[in-house]
Amino acid sequence: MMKLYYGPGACSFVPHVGLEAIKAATGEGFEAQAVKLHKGEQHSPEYLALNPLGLVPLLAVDGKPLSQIVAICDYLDRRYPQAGLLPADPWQRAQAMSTFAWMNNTVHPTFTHIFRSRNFADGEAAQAEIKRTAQGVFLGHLERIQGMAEKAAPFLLGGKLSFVDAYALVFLRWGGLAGIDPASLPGYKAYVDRLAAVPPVAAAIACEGINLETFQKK
Ligand SMILES: N[C@@H](CCC(=O)N[C@@H](CS)C(=O)NCC(=O)O)C(=O)O
Repeated sequence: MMKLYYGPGACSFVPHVGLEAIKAATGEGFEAQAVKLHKGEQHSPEYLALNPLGLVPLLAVDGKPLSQIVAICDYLDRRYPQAGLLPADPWQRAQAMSTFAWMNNTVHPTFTHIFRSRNFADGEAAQAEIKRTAQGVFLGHLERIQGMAEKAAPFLLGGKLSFVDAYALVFLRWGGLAGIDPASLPGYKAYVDRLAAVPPVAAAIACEGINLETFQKK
């Protein structure tokens, strides 16, 4: 039995989409357990017993915890290769992992500097500076993803939905929260709008109760 602990709209959306795709391809179900990050549920003793880092996602497999997006998704792909979430060919897989790793270790932490700038400096002025700098860096990352999205056929890795597509959707939503108007990235937005209608993606969106329109004009 697999149970995913996720925060609505958080990075845990990436394995969530994977689990929905596996369910569609194999019939293997999973339980989705929301963790209310804004209420600090990730710091509860029960949750910390599963993930001492106090972060989502966490995948419990027969009660045994596995953390870190890349590790969870690699496990899901190796266990359910028939879902085709990562390429089988070693070189193609390595290329996919290269993009996935960049998203996880570069794009994602850049957003963390915007959303949780207080984790990186004490004073308000320093936090504002970190946030401002990270917003520019994050926009650069989104522009790079837009370049990939404009070549998507129809997905970033070609014909099959992958974890990197789910990550790309998350980043555009987060961009809206960071004050980046998705209309300024039309190629990226068009790709995400298409992606949101793909059944496993639509199922994860519905389960998490999120919408794509996070940008608010000031
Ligand atoms: N490197 C981790 C990052 C996970 C992460 O940053 N999770 C965020 C949500 S996107 C979180 O749980 N934040 C809660 C907190 O910081 O208290 C992974 O790949 O799983």
